Amino acid sequence: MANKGNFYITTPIYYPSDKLHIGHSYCTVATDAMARYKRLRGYDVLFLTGTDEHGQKIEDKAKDAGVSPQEFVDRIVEGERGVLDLWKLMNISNDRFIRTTDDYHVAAIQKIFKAMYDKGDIYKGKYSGKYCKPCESFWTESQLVDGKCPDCGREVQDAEEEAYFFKLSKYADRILDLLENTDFLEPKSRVNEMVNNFIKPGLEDLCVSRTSFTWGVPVDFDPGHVVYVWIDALFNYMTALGFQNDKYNDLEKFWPCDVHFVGKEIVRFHSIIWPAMLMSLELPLPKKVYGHGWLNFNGEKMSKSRGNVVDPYILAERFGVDALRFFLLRTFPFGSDGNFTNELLISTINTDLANDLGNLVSRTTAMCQKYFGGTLAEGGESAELDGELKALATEVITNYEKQMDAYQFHNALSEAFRLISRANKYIDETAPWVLAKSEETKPRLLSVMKNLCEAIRISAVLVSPVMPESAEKIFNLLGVPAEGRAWDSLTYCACADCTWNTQTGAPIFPRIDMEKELAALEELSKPQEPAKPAIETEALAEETVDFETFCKSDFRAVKVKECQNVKKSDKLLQFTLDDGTGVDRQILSGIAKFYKPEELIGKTLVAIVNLPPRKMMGRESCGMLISAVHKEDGVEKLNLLMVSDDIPAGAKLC
Ligand code: ME8
Repeated sequence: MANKGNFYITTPIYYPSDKLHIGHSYCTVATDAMARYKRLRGYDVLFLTGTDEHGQKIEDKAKDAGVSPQEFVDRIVEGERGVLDLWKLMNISNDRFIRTTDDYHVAAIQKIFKAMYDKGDIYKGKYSGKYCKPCESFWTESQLVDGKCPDCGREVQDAEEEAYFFKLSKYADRILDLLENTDFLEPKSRVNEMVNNFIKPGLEDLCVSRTSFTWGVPVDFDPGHVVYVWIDALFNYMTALGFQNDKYNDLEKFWPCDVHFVGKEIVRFHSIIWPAMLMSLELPLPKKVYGHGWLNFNGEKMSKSRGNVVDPYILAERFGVDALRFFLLRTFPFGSDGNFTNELLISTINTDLANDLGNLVSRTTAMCQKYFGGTLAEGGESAELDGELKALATEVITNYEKQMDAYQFHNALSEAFRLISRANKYIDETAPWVLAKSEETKPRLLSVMKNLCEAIRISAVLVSPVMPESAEKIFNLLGVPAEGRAWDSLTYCACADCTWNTQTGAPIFPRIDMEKELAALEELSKPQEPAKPAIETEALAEETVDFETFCKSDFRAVKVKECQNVKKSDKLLQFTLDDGTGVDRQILSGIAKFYKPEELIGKTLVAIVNLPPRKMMGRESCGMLISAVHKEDGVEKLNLLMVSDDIPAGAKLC
């Protein structure tokens, strides 16, 4: 197939602050379907996705989790059921994955920031305003809605800091022209939102550095400042091609980007701030930004903070990845919001996939088997009705292409399903079971089966960008060779020369029992009781010790003056203790696995002090510290016995 040219498409890069939910999958699935469609059409596609890993939100979350920000994001991106796992599960065919913590990106952002500074488009000033922490956005008083963040509706805080600013105001006229007089931003309704809410009230310069936290790209010429996370994030689209770095070399081939798919709440960043920065650097602008709607749940945006997230793993495991992908793109117009419900998901699968497409494939392959042993040889007898099916297929292909090129997935799929429904009706109209009764009507039966196979083949090519695995199953059942799966094969033909070798198989989309499934999903969505850890303590001693002997043990409160690791030992800590005698006591204890030396200094512990001294790693230990030991889920735990610091060193315990 002739190369149609290059096509560069991106998703937003995701914040790995929480696990992703089905709302996040929406945009990535749409981008994937578009990338697959363009590849099918013969384009050389670059599909980029990734993660946006800097900013205060991540720094705070990492702190709460007691890990470094890098460890925190690594876990969510690369860990089990993390971002990478989710895209694998959803069969996402991205060609590249960028993490904004990648070294090449960080270095490139520093150069980009410096270039805008050198140009005079970034300058130093003082910022005082309102800050929305979850959105990492600064707002002026006039931009707030009811005193709250205009993006997410949450409380904002007063904030003031020395900061760098980008001269956004300088580009206001050019941005207005771009939005109003070109097709840069779609759908058109988003243009009005941008112009009326942000540009007409006056574009103010944008605060583009922070000093209140450190988890970001450092401004290399002014330590203490980190680059505003949105500058860092937006330029991912270019650094991932090799802009200001040597890691990649695809700028010439793929920039300007053909389309950025983004959620509606981040259209402002992509259609105002992003082109303004590119104008500042005199770089070509992306050809299009498409702002899609939200997947809502009970009328509200699905989000982790609202506690209404739907787990894509559960849905994909229960219904299959293709069914889920299909549901997302078939049900909701891409530019509008959609309300996700389990009922809607199940009824879409049952109606479109099990009843219409699945049934058409099962019935057709079963009849090919029954009447022709799976081999449709040359020959046949066509009728007028076949022409009607062919005409519809031809119309559907043209409409499908138009709709896909306009990013209208739901309409494109609805075109494919017009053909599928028509083919199902064709079965009822031709009644193959009647034709099979007589040898005389066998040639007609042969043509009917060929028409059905052809209609299914064409439908499978059309749904393949959205349901790649199912399309492949269908092609295999029909014995379609590679060239029959390609876009160029989309010319309907069921003539006497055509032959088919079909097979039968298990239903591709089994019907789902709505009631049972809803009950099962309800059960799964109940908060699970966290499993209680299995605690093991040592059995009580059977042997007794007489009272007099016990009383000889001398337990004392001791204060830790110094504590350090013992060289070449990963077990021992060496304590210098005040035992109230005025002479320091040294005790070695095998607890390095459980405590860091610095956390014990100053603590009041309990030691038995009249044990004979013994040598450990060549050092003398005079006594033993008392601790409580047990196992949790098979893991050894140890807690030193600590008493109130009011208890003086040397106090006897009895
Ligand atoms: O915005 N329905 O990251 P993010 C539809 N890091 N789309 C949804 C959704 C829902 N319920 N919830 C989230 C960011 N999304 C930035 C992007 S790009 C240079 C930086 C979409 O993880 C959301 O609209 O918060 C956005 O497009 C994407 O998921 C990533 O959101």
